Amino acid sequence: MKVKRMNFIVLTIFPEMFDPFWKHGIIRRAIDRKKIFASAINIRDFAKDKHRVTDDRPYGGGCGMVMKAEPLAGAIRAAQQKAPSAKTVLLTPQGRCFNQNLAQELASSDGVILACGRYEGVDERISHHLIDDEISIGDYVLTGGELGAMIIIDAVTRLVPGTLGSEDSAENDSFSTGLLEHAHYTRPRSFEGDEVPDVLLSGDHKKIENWRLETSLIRTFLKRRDLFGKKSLSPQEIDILKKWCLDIEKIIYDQSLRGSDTLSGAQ
Ligand code: 4HQ
Repeated sequence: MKVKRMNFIVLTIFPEMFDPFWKHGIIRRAIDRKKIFASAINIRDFAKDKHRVTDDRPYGGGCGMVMKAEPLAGAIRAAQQKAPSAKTVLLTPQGRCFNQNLAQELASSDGVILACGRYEGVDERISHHLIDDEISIGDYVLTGGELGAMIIIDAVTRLVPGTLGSEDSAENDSFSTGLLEHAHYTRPRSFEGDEVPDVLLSGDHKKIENWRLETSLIRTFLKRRDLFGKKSLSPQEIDILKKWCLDIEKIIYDQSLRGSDTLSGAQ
């Protein structure tokens, strides 16, 4: 059976920005292995006037320019004809915030058409008639949607089956386990006096797995406590946190005993 390729079509006035993006790493490999199909269409090719203008002054006045509706509409319709089952997305700060769940959702679709605006923004009527979904990559302002489109393509591609080698599977990713990843070490054993933890050299795989889960949990607690609110803990994870809890309680208890017969911790 022929497996369907994930189709990404980017609509932009700067298609050359994507040339280096297609050419490196896992994106390149996914294209070579026909796991994804990727192309960038120049919106300017759909401008009908002599100077191929894609922007114009805003109705109502004000500074900056607005991306004209007709050329972008022409580009969107052309892309939709090439990929009839793909979802058409506009990159905008007003969209749904991009995260791993949304990446998963897009990875299980047939394809994505990513419309990238420039200037102050895109004529509102594009969203009214031609866009299925608006996505934001975060609460900051970009000069154009292109980098956002690359981020989405990057995060979605690595979720397409067969794009990652077995060594770098997506199963242990931070946002699929709900925890931050454990620390990683490779050779040399000593780097500038900083040693690789002994447990990783022990060859005891059960112990190593447990240490990794433990460091994941503690890192998440220290750096991203908010993630616990979105995750249900396994019995093993709860046991590890309880052990830490008991260890901390013991320190406090021992201190309180010392405090009653010595002067404020002085030896
Ligand atoms: N844009 N997430 C494109 C963004 C943005 C974001 C501002 C979209 C400028 C022209 N896109 N316009 N954040 O900042 O996706």
